[in-house]
Amino acid sequence: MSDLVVYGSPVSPFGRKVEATLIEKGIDYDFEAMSFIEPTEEFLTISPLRRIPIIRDRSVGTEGAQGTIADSSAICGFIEKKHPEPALYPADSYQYGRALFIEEYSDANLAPIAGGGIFRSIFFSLMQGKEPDVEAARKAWHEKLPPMLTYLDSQIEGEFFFGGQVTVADISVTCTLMQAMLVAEIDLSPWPKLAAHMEMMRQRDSIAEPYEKAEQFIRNALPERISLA
Ligand SMILES: N[C@@H](CCC(=O)N[C@@H](CS)C(=O)NCC(=O)O)C(=O)O
Repeated sequence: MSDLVVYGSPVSPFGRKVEATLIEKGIDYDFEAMSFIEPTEEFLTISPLRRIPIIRDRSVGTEGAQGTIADSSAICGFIEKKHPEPALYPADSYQYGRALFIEEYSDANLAPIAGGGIFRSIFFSLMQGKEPDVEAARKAWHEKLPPMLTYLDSQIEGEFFFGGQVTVADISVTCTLMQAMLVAEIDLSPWPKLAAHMEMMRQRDSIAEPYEKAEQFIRNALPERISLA
């Protein structure tokens, strides 16, 4: 049994961000499915914001809220302190602050559109036995995402957001954009640096392995990605 257990779902981009962080660092972890849709007593105890993912450090506590942390950004910061190598945050103080900002930009700005606007409009409708809300997804893709993608494209320095090092910023943006790619055809070619970044990141085991689990789940309900053209 590992010290660390992640509670959540591979379908959550925030859960995959936490898994990617652990995989990049080569840390063993356990995974336990937990849903916010049918909340258990345990979920209500360990997730004050009623969200997934949550992590538990069993060396701190094995029951109740003791040993648990909710929120992917808090979790990734905790993992970095517990297992500093390889570092997933820039050493330079300014770059460190910038990496936190890109992470927050992705979690708070991009996720509601790529996840809420595209993924949920299509997949949650299907799960409720309704037709996918393709119009809402199209609006998100054509009207809301482009300025965000233009901003992110402008922030990439070379291979990664910050020089030669994969950081939490690369992981967050990739996991979030890939949420839209689970259900829709997403063409990033108007943003060439972001497109190249995505291609490079999705080859990494840390991104590919959790995404593969999400993909298996989604393809059962939605065999083909939807065109938003
Ligand atoms: N800021 C949180 C966001 C987590 C989040 O929104 N998770 C979604 C699943 S992807 C959730 O649990 N949503 C609960 C709901 O919609 O009620 C984090 O970074 O962990």
